[in-house]
Amino acid sequence: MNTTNVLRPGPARLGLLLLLVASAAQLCAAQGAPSVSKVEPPSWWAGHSVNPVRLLIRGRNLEGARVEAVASVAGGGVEAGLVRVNQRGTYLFLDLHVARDARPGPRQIRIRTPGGAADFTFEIAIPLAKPGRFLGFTTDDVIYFIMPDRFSDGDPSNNNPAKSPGLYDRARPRFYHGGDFQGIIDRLPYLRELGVTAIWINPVYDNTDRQDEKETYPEVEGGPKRPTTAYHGYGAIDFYGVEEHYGTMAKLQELVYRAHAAGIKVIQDQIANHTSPYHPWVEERPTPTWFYGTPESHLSNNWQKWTTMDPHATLATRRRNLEGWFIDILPDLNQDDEEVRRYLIQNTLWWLGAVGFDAVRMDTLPHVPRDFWRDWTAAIKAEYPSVNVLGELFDGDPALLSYFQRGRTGHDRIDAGIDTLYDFPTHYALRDAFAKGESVRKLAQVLAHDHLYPRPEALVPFVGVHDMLRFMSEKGATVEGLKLAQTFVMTTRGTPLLYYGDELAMPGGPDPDNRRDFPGGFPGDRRNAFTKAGRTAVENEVFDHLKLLGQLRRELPALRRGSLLHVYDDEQQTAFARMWDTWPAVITVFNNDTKPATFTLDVTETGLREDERLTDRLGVIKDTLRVKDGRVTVTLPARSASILTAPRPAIARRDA
Ligand SMILES: [Ca+2]
Ligand SMILES: [Ca+2]
Ligand SMILES: [Ca+2]
Repeated sequence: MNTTNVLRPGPARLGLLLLLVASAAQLCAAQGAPSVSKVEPPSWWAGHSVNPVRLLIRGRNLEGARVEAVASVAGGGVEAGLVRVNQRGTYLFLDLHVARDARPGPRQIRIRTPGGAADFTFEIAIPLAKPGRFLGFTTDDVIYFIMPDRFSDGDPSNNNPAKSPGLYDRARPRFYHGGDFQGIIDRLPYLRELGVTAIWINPVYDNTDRQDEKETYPEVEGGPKRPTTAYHGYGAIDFYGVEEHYGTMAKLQELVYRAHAAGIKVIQDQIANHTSPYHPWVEERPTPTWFYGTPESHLSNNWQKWTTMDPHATLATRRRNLEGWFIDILPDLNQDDEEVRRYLIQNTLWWLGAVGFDAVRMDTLPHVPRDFWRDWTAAIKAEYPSVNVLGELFDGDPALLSYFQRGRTGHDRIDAGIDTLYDFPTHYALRDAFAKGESVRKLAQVLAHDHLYPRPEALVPFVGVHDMLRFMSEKGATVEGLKLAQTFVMTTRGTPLLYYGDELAMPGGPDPDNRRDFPGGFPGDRRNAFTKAGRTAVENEVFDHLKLLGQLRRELPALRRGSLLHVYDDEQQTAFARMWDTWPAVITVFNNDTKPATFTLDVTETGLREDERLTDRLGVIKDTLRVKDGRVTVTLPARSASILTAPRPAIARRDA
């Protein structure tokens, strides 16, 4: 590494010109002309909490580079600072100080080396207005998770891009199927009808442009291993690019703009742990320590997530968890390298600022050093205080999940600052209870661990995501069981997350079968399940059930914000009340048994008054129930649930 140096003022010709003298130590007489092929980030903002911004510039023959001039038609306000060039002259790190009053517009930056000069353009962008953006999601929201490639193909012209031809084949489960941003835009009314208020979409980075011959799988059981594609979005080759199969940056910005106009927030999926094995960094590292290891020599990930907090783990075991390459293939970014750390933090802030996302979903939390998460989350909050982070820690142990939540300092003295996590513990319990028919008591037992979390109410319960078989393909699963599971996630504490297709009771085995195309989203589909007429009777039953649950969440703030009290607990029956402010308690009652059940809830601690009349908003119990001696007796058919509440809010009655 070649660190520098002296900043001295240059002649002011086109705006502010600066000369920066780099170390001459590595200047080479026979050096070829420099060139610049990539500037990351391509733009930044005046008045940003990160200043200077550090540019990572890819090129050739950059040895001995100095910034000769920063020129602008719009005026100055940009000064070059630190310059470092890597040993092979292929990457240059450059600090740009952006004055608070720097006017938006392009800046022409000239780099000079002994071999010549190269220019590139850097944009001082106009910041997006903060109102209506960067909102974060809350328990008032219902999140819907979309795999863009599998949801809706709104623009067939991008299915076989010139940049990455031959990756589109709807007959192959690990190839692109054509879904895109336009398809999501087209389906916003559908999402609104379902009651969705936030969407999480898989990473939009520019992904691998070729068939992946490193990560191969059989396409039929027992068949030969075949190449795959990064249709899922988790194989970035450019963290500042947009995947061309999904659309353009402008189309992504339009998607977020239109979603916001429809009252739907957008959560960006990000990855800080690894890249595509085809990322240019793998061949040419910006720093020698850019990755943990090299393609030839690296650790293999042991998936031992718990070693993060295991006082008995060896250092070697912990390192394999943090530094090991996933499936021995995905290059593992080294967040202990200061340049990598800065790059990743700026990258997150750039996407938020350039597109106006409301929140971030972050991949693979436990495989990245926790002090990185601390710094990364702090940087997000410094610029966007309301933007929150949904972290993926794929584990059913509340002790491990809670260890990462904001407000909890671990034995490593680090608060990772992650606002909320996927509620895998309730996920596993609800699959066991409502699909496999095991005891429903498991749910209450899992929730008994909520004391471990600084904010259990911020968790994100879900029935399924793209990494496990769908509910309907679990052994023993029924539509009744699916509806029970959906009733649970829509009425327990937290912000519920729905996986596209689960509203249709879509089946699906393990990845990639759990990522089937949404019927009606693709040219030539025989039916259109985005419409009532295009759905089967069963699909409409489940869709209508979820829609009703969404309506009840909107109507009853207790379901969104209330505290939670278990009011009944038995092997196959359970009930909990949600209580908030002056609203009457809302009680969700489950009978998970295969036969009807009559049981009595004790509601004395729910605030419901004697003789209060309760109705079942799911319509399973037809009669009005009454609170008698602090108790309510319910009779539920097999595999059914009720949502009981007083007919009108108490406050409304008082006012009336
Ligand atoms: Ca398309
Ligand atoms: Ca691509
Ligand atoms: Ca890692």
